[in-house]
Amino acid sequence: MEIKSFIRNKKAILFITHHPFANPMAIAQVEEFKELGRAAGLQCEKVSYQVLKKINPATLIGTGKIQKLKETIKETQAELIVFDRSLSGIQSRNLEKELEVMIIDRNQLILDIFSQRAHTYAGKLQVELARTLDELPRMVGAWMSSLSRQGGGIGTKGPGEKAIEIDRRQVQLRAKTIRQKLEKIRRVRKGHRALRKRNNIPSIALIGYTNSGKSTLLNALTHTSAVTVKNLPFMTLDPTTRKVHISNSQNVLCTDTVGFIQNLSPHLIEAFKATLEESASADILLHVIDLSSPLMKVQMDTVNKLMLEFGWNQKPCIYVYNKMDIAPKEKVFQTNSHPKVFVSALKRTGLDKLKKTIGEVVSNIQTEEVQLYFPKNEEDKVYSLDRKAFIYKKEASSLGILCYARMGVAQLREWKDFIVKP
Ligand SMILES: Nc1nc2c(ncn2[C@@H]2O[C@H](COP(=O)(O)OP(=O)(O)OP(=O)(O)O)[C@@H](O)[C@H]2O)c(=O)[nH]1
Ligand SMILES: [Mg+2]
Repeated sequence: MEIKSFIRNKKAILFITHHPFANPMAIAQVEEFKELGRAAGLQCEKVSYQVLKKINPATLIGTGKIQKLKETIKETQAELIVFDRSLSGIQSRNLEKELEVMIIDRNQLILDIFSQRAHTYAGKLQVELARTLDELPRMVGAWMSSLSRQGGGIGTKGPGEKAIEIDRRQVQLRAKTIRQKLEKIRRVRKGHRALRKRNNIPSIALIGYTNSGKSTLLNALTHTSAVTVKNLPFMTLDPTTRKVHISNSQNVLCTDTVGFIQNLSPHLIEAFKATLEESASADILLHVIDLSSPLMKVQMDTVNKLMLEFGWNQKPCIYVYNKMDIAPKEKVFQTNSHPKVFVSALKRTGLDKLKKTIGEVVSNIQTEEVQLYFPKNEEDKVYSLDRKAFIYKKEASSLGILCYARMGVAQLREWKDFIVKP
């Protein structure tokens, strides 16, 4: 299956709908958009700015700006304009007609990057589904605009409408077929994960904003260069899982996968369910954060919001503040998530502390059910046990107390003198 990029190597104008006011956040937002253009392989000829005071429903921007854009297109020979926000089907069609170049929005730009990065069968299917889902509402838009041009309205069927309806049905059918294929893949992957669980190796997923250094960290933890690293957003798409030794007695399976970005379209999220499930099934999450980015807070909030949306917020999570080597020192004081570790995946520093923290969290989740007996003279220890383990039943006798508890590896070691054979 071949997935084509529609925009690679095209001469493009990036259209930004706000001004890069002299504040580091706004500048960084613009930079992020330019980086997306770079990741898609665009030849960026010009960046055009306009603060949108009023939104024109038909074309998003006003007629004055359209005229100016016509001149810029002539000047730069641009073949494409990319808008930094969503465009409706009607808006992009009208703009295409007026400006006579290809018009895409931020979602389509991201989709195109994904199409260039998808190498596995599952990855390609997911991109295909995301594209198809993105196409559907645009077709409705096209239909509506064709109706209004023909002066038709509700109840009057103009010529061309039937054809669009057929197109639409075909697209819906395509989405259905891809979904069925993806469902098969998800079932197989589920089976693999169940097998791993039976082997009792804890699993960890690297999650985080795109370009935060997830793949670099996986390479550092495995002493390999298993995953390609580049200073570009969405370098990684398909998941890679590797075994990581965190101590002499403990291995974990670590999965690196696609990163997140602000305003990810729901279609993309829906299409990438199979990939996201790899992280969803992990026992522990490692939220990798770029400590050096001026957008660190926005990036963390974006990831935290998605975690909440996916229901991952209940999972044990370690916050890994990366790029320590280039982050301003005072940034360390702006971190308040726990448990947290500071690393440089590139320089491979802080990794021992990270492995130790992973080990601690693993021992907390590897719980076992045990019975502990406390003779009368040591009954006060039950209070301290209560704070460290989950006691789900107590039975008192005249000589002591029997506790039924669930505890992690570290606690099992600590309380071994009181554990009784069932
Ligand atoms: N200075 C510095 N750069 C780093 C560090 N970790 C990663 N990088 C750089 O950050 C860029 C992105 O790294 P990746 O590991 O590809 O990031 P990622 O999170 O996997 O990104 P995507 O797969 O694109 O979402 C690369 O240029 C890395 O060399 C670090 O600790 N310090
Ligand atoms: Mg990566």
